[in-house]
Amino acid sequence: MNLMETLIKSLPDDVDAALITGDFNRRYLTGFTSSAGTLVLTRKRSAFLIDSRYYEGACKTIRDCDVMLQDKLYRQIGALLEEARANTVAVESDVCTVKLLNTYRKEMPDITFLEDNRLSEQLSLMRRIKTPQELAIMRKAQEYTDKTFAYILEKIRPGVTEKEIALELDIAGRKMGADRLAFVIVASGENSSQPHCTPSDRALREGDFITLDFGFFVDGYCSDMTRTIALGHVTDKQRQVYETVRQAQDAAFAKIKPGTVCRQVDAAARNLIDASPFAGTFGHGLGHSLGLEVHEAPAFNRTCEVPLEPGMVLSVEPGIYLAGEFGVRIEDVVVCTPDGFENLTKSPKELIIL
Ligand SMILES: [Mn+2]
Repeated sequence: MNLMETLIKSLPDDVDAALITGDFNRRYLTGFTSSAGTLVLTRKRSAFLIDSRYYEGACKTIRDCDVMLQDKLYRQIGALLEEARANTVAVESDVCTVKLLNTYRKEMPDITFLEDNRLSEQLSLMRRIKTPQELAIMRKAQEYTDKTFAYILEKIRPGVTEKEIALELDIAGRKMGADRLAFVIVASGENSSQPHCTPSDRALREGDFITLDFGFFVDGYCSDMTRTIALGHVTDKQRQVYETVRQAQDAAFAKIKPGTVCRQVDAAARNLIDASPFAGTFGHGLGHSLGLEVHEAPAFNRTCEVPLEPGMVLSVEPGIYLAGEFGVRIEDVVVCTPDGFENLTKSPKELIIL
């Protein structure tokens, strides 16, 4: 059974069909990357309606699904629904806009479009367990971040700006073979106390902590890693903060295995930081799932009740942020395995002082 059949079979019996327009969901189900297209899933047939820009590529790539050249879109969707005697149709509640839903209703007045349905939830449930093929791609994507990190260490010296380092990271990763940068944060000195600081013209100085948080897309899947390194020298306080973050990450790792509820992993890291002199300085969640998107479900945070299962891929990224001073974050990406986890991020975590 292919992913499209698995999805439609997982929906309640009163759902006759589903319309998929979300870029990442479409990519997940068809394996084909496009910025447009409607996937029409009925209980009899899967069809992908796509315009001429992508048609040839879609025909070459997509299996187990009829690829049809988009012409009069709503008439074509209507005909497919009629052919399958589908009256009740699910749309992605977290992707389909009110405007699109209103258009469906206007163009196909005999069909009931369900706003409240399990389609988005089922897609999320499927996407969170990575297949061996997906994991192979994600391992490769994570390798590019490791290699790029090793390379960028040679470029970090006083006087270079955050923006220049961000550009070097982008170029280096793509030269190594990554498709494109997913995102990049370079936060130095006092900027490093802002977890998602945008790279600026600030020049690096001796005594800075520099947080590098970046990822690349490879074959549609992304990587993500963070390291905080020092330039020239560090104070005792900087070293203490750094080691506390490392210990918090280790405390989280000790909990990661099938069955552990996500919020318990977050709590392990958070409790360690809150028992240190830096209590209350870890504001964000411990981590997030990733795959086709940089942020997916489930997440390591204070409230997530999802138990870990083999095949889930999440980041583990505790941090301590001292406003006006500096911050430290260390992030690895792990995959949950039957007996624990595998760390996909191999870069060293001992404090590096350049
Ligand atoms: Mn992350």
